[in-house]
Amino acid sequence: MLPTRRLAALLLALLAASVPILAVAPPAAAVEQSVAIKDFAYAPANIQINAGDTVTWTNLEAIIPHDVSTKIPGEPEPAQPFESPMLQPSESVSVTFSTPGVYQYFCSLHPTMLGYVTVVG
Ligand SMILES: [Cu+2]
Repeated sequence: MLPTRRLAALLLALLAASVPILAVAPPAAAVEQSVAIKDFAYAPANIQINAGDTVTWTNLEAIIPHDVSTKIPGEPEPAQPFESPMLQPSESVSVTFSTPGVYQYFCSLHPTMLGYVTVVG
């Protein structure tokens, strides 16, 4: 005869095996990605994210301010335009992208600084 505890464990195992497992995949967790602004460049300059993810830009220069803006003269506005305040050294700005598309952005003070965020649905 089985000891009571072993019997209980066996019954629990049988019960667990007979219960259908309802595995529901959780939605993909939103991710935060970082882009450094350093040496007059965005690094990485190209990132790909999923809709719902957030990108945080941080100015890592010693003394140079920069911003992050999709309002590029002569370029069409993306689905979700944005324009950060001027970021002083060590300041950050975060944007959560809900709309898929390719977002080209630049620094309005240094228009040769370009970056791209590709948002996939
Ligand atoms: Cu700049």
